Order: sequence, then C-alpha cells, then structure tokens
Amino acid sequence: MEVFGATRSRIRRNYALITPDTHVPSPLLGWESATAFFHITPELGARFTQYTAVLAPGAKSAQPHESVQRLIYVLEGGVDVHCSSASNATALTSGGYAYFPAGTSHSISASAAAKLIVFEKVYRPLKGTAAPQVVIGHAADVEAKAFLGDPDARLKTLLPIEPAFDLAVNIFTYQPGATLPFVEIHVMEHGLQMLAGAGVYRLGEDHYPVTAGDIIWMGSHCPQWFVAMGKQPASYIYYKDIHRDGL
Ligand code: UGY
Ligand code: MN
Repeated sequence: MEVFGATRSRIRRNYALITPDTHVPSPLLGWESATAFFHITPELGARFTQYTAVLAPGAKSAQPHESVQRLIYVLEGGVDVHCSSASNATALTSGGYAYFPAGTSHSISASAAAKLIVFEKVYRPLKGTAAPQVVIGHAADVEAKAFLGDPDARLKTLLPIEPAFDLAVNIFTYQPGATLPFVEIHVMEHGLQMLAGAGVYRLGEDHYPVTAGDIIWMGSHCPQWFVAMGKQPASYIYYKDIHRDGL
C-alpha cells in the first residue's frame, strides 16, 4: 500500500507508466452496461488509444468510427463477438482476442462480467494493398517464438505481420532473469499492459519496477529495455505501429 499522495505512475514527454492506483473510470459512449478506463490516448501524445473496458452482465459494445480499427483481448470473463462476415457469434474466454478492421460491422456482448484490453487506431491504407481481414483467435494457440535466438524471451504475434496491417499486437513472456537483448530505440510506439509477473522497465533514462496490471506508453524513439525478476515468468501484451512511414 502506497502512502497517501504518492504513486508509481509517471507521465513524461515521451513515455508514461500508469499504475492501477491512478486509474479513473469514464463512460464508454454508445456502449451499454460498460465502463472505460482510458489509459493511453492522443491527449497523452499517442497516435492510438488503449483502454480497459469493464463489462457488466448484459453489456453490448458500440462501433468505433468507420476509420478506426479495433483489437480486443479478453483479460477476465468471456464475451461473444458478432461480426458481419460470419453468421455465428464466437465465444471468447480469457486470452481470446478479436481484430476488427476499420469499417467492419461488429458487436461485443457479455452475459456475465468481463474485462477487455482494447487497442484502437485510425487505419492508414497502403496503396495497392487490400485491407486486412477480421482475425479471431486465442493466445494459447499462437506459437511462442524465441526472440532473437533467446529461448527464455518468447514472442507471440497475435496478428499476421503483413503490409496490410499497420499495427501489431504481441505477447512477450520472459523467464526470470531474461531481458530484452539491448536497449531499443525505434520510431514505432508501444502501448503495453503487464499481464503477469514482474520486472524492471527502462523508459528513457529511468528504471521502474513494474508488475501485473501496470500500463506503459512508449512514444517514438523512447529508449526501452526490460528485465524479468521474481520467481515466475513475466509477460506483457503490447501494441506497435508498423509498415507505414511518417512521410
Ligand atoms: O517489438 C518490440 O519493439 C519489442 N521488442 N519492444 C518491447 O518489448 N519494448
Ligand atoms: Mn520495442
């Protein structure tokens, strides 16, 4: 328990660490029986939005603007996903995810309480490349590949890494003591949520202890590094913009 008036959260020009003690709910416009915790938004300097959607029994989603693509990842409980390209609903449990390309008619409903991580971003079409398709899956079914040859740092890519997609959403799992192999500096930005375990995240010139539930925004060119610590593997899900240049 933190002493009053203190928090581990930090908001900096090019990164943010947002810990659960500072989360504040907002209405989720158009949704029924749902509340949002907007963590990362353009107001912070990001080019995407990351929020937690807390669904009460009977909740139903609203669609984002037709220019906006959406990926949901089920953190707790389960939801039914309905989408215009399929006649049947798909039931997603914890670890399940669904990606809806911009302009895809869809809805998400919950008959019991559920919690989702949601990433949304305006889609940037690529001339000569067809728009991406709906993707529905479960993290447990995605292969965890050794990252740059390290079997103790494994990466799952939830979406195809193809030029049609201008975003990636991945899950990184590190054994205790495993690290990102070097301090990364890159133009792509990240929105991240710690799913399990703990470690130390380097953000810019600073190092922060982080644990499950913590959220991090890393802006373009933010120096970043991670080491997993403790007795259990650490894992995080993260967003990344890819395949489009800034000019
Ligand atoms: O995909 C990435 O850039 C990843 N290696 N970054 C990170 O985990 N902070
Ligand atoms: Mn990175």
